[in-house]
Amino acid sequence: AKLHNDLKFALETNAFELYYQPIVCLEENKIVRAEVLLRWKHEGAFISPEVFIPVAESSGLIVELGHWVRKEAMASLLEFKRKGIEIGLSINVSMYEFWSHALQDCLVTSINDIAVDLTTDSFPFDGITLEITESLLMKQHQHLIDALQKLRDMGIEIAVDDFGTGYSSLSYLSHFPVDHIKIDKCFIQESGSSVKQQALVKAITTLSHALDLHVIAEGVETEEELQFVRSADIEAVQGYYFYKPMPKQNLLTLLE
Ligand code: G
Ligand code: G
Ligand code: NA
Repeated sequence: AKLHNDLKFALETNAFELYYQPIVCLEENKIVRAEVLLRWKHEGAFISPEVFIPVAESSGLIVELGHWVRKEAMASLLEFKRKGIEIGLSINVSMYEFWSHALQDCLVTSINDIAVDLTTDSFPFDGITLEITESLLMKQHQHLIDALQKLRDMGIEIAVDDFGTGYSSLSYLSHFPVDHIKIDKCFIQESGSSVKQQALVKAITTLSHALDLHVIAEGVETEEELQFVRSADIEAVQGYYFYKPMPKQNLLTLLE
């Protein structure tokens, strides 16, 4: 309860900050996107979103928090574009925001409202990727599929995060309007010691490509892991080997 009140207060006082972790396209050796990661400095120390996002979800505050994240991230996207910097942003969406039909429309509305507030020109929606977790796809509701399709019709891309940790299969994926899958870092980290894990990652990648999905490897930290990822034909990498999450100013310096 205390954490919930602190979260509410943090929203009101703008105590959150966004960090950005570059995603590198291996073929072009270029930063193509950055994942937007929420940071909260609470009583002098950063608290992990893994701790406070579940609190925000169970209290319903996630809708407001999600809107705040999208507002900040979309403002940054516009700023980058106006500076002539070509980069997309990958924004996490809690599955709680997809749960009811009303909330799904609310997500489309949230994004549209922010765009209208930010600019009178057309907003570059094609610079946005929304990351949803695999577990969301467990419920194959038609209205979830419709909501994802609505977002894609706007030009927004959809990525399935933490792929491989849940129960969905690639055959499920063929029913969903998605563009990217992000292979969870546990697979990459175990690839060094397990030939079976390597085979699994390669199979996931091959099947994803057959379904026209782009593949991103998460959590690449070492040269060996990078070499493996290349050998598996994965096209993009997010990991400490290249970059850690950083404040916006650092990303700007990096890109300019
Ligand atoms: O960056 P870090 O390792 O602390 O992130 C931990 C988890 O929190 C990740 O799984 C990430 O997807 C999630 N997360 C980070 N930022 C956001 C956000 O803005 N919204 C939601 N829903 N989850 C986030
Ligand atoms: O679940 P999601 O994909 O959103 O997770 C993003 C989280 O993963 C971020 O909190 C980020 O800090 C973390 N992360 C990104 N790259 C690496 C990495 O190379 N190693 C480890 N251990 N964590 C990473
Ligand atoms: Na994510």
